[in-house]
Amino acid sequence: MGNIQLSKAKLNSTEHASVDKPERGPPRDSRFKVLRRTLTEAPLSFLMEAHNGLSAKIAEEAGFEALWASGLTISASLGLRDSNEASWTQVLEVLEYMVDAVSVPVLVDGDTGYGNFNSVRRLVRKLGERGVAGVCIEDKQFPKTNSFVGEGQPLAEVDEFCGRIRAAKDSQVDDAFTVVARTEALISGRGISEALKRAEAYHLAGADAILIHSKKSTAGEILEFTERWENRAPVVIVPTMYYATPTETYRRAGVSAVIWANHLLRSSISAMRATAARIREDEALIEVEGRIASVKDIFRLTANEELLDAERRYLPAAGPMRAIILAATQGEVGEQPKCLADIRGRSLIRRQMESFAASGVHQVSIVRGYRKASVAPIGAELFDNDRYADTGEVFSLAQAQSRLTGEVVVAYGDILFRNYILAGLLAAPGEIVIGVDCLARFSKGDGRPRDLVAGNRPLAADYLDEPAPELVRIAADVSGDDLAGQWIGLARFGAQGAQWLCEEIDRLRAEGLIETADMPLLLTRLAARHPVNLHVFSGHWLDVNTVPDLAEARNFT
Ligand code: SPV
Ligand code: MG
Repeated sequence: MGNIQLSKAKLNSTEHASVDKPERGPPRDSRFKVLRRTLTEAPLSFLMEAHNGLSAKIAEEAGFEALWASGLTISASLGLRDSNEASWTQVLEVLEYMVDAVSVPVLVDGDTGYGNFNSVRRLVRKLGERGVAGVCIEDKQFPKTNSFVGEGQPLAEVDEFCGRIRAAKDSQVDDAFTVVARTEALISGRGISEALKRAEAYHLAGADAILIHSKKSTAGEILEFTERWENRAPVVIVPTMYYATPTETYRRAGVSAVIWANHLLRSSISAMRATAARIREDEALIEVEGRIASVKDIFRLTANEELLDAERRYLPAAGPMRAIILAATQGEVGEQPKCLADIRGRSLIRRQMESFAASGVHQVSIVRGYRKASVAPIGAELFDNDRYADTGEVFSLAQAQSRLTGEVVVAYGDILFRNYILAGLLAAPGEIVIGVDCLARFSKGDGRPRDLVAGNRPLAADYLDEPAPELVRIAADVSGDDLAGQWIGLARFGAQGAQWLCEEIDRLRAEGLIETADMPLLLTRLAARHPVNLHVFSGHWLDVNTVPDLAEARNFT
């Protein structure tokens, strides 16, 4: 694309604050660089209109690499005309919501720059400071009129407008900030030659790209412009009126970027009108529910889950955390239930309850089964799995399903662990977190099947600093890079996680699997639907299933 490739050299800018979540993944380019590339390099790219944080998010989720903060639609969404009725600082406020809501770059429609070179200077500085990656200014006079209103709109003098462009470039706070110069020569009926003359002057003044606008219903004058322009600088177009032109035509014409300038606002107007009319008519909601976005969808779009996570990290524990201990099986440690095995004067289950109490978990529910009458530690709420001999762990857990609300830890009844493991599990981020011993990667075990954990990426060697992988599955046959460690039989669920847990138990029940399912299966199925985080540590726990285990446990304490 001729000169367009040359403009890549301009991208050697200082790195601006990355938009990435800093803790994850390799560093990506700043929004400034991404927008510059989007607007100035092949292949043809597309900017979607957005007018607030929510529409910005929706456009980003649809896959658009950059957004057009339209003057028309931001004004209209505020109930105002596209005539600079909203002040530029009011527009700036809207832009801030948009930038905060997404990680793709925003090109703002800066109209005329809200005045002369001096207002442009301040505008561009403030845009950059708030993370808006570029501005488009048009060669009209303040206050502007929308391009599709009236005929023969007066244009700015070329020299004066070039001063606005130079002022913009001199004021950018990031080298990769993009200034698009828009000529309204065709809109005002001045013809192609005037458009070319202006585009050339704006290019020489330092504009990074030229936006050529047309209100014709076909792309004829745009294509004549691009042909005669010969890609002296990247070209951006807004095919609102010549919407029927195939996009391939723009590719062939060497256009750099297409702006779909107002289509999210227009579609929302149609949808809102239909819903308002229906509800008004019916005086009821039954006809619209199911056809409109769910309230849950609103929560997702506004990242409510992140807030729940943050609340858990920053607020004092709301409501008591509960532990559910699965202690229904007999094990091989003698005639008594294995949870009652004596470890230096205190039963295994009593030691577990002490560990929970040390981490502030005082509400303990125990699901008992084998010789249940003997399992009745003071201070615990008791549930029974009377079918312990022919059912699995999930069936036991399901007996205490009424307690799977709010924050809850599910624990196997036959494990001993150092208190810091539980404390770490309780503090780890995520709605579902499982305790994983990474030492299992280096040991072959003792031949007994183990609950081995496969992560979604290899566990980094310096796993203390790296975010841990997420769970893919728990099974006995995990090996190689997938193997993150061994699940020790401890899992924490946040309020949302506990709800997901209940939903999965219900699904197992509906599928007729509730009696046979074990915890690894349950967690693996959960991981297919929701993030299940690994809390990784090394050693300092053991499970007690056999007499030799018992001896080891006595040494452990
Ligand atoms: C806008 O979206 O505000 C534009 C494009 O400037 S247009 O409405 O076509 O002028
Ligand atoms: Mg506009």
